[in-house]
Amino acid sequence: MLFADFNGPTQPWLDALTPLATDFELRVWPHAGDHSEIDYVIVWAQPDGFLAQFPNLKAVHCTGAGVDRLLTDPGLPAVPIARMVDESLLIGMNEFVLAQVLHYHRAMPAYRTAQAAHAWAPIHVPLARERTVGIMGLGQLGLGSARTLLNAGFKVRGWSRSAKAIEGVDTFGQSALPAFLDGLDSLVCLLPLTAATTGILNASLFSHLSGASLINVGRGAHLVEEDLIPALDAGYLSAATLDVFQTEPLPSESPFWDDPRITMTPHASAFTHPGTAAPKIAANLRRAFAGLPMSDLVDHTNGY
Ligand code: NDP
Ligand code: OXD
Repeated sequence: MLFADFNGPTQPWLDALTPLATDFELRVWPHAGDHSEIDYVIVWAQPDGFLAQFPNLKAVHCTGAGVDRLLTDPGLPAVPIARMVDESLLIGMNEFVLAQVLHYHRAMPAYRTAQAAHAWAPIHVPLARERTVGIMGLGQLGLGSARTLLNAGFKVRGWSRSAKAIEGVDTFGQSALPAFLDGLDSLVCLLPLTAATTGILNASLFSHLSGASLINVGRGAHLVEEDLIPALDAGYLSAATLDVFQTEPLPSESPFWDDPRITMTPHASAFTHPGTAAPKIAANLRRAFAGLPMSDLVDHTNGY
């Protein structure tokens, strides 16, 4: 079994995985040894072609939830891929989305501006139950955020590929995107990056909004970056929180760095914690050793 995380740090993963390596030998990239002996790889942020160098690969486990980088690798071997479904990612994302929605709901950007002007200017905001938050993607993380926002009192809408019935959430199917967007106060993107969702946050979509805040925690390529500032200028959007970018790290010449309407975090909204994730990965790979289908398998046709 080879562990290869190209985004580090590796040591917390080794601390968590080593005690679990009772029925497999754990090797750590770049010390892979004989490549023909590698049958399973645990991986994140690998360069294209990385997996193609292991001729006897049987399965791959990704340590992240999003597998877009794996699926677009032109040399990807035809083996099962499991993705990360883990409480640490879920809790982190729930916290981050709630924090950002509350930040805009409670008018914190306006208070920051008032403070800079030494102005004492109370703002009477509506109650959370008078605000509507829309979540694009109702999978593991979108559903978690929906429930967290419902608990905080917000009205919640969700948009997904397949129809869903979720208590307390107004759900919309793919063809109902304009109805889903109409009247939103905040729009959260928690979609996977696929051919169908690339560039989905674009000028046409923004034109259905009137002053909503955008929170993109999916992938940078969901957003047509050149459409963001015009949508803010036009008032379709009031503000944006961006955790993910087309190019990461974000190049220093990006206008996003200096735009006070944009809050940025460096792909840090939710992390996989090795302490909770390593036992899940080991148990899932043991299913593969036993000839059973792994859980949380990626559907290559759907692309997530
Ligand atoms: P899931 O696969 O569990 O959920 C994906 C959701 O998106 C599903 O509800 C799915 O619909 C919906 N969906 C997919 N394609 C479409 C489409 N074309 N139109 C409408 N809805 C669609 O993924 P997770 O919730 O686990 O993760 C979502 C994404 O979050 C990841 O792929 C990753 O990109 C991102 N992420 C970002 C992190 C960060 O640090 N910024 C951390 C972790 C994840 P259906 O239910 O019908 O299948
Ligand atoms: C993920 C991520 O997909 O951290 O897990 O982006």
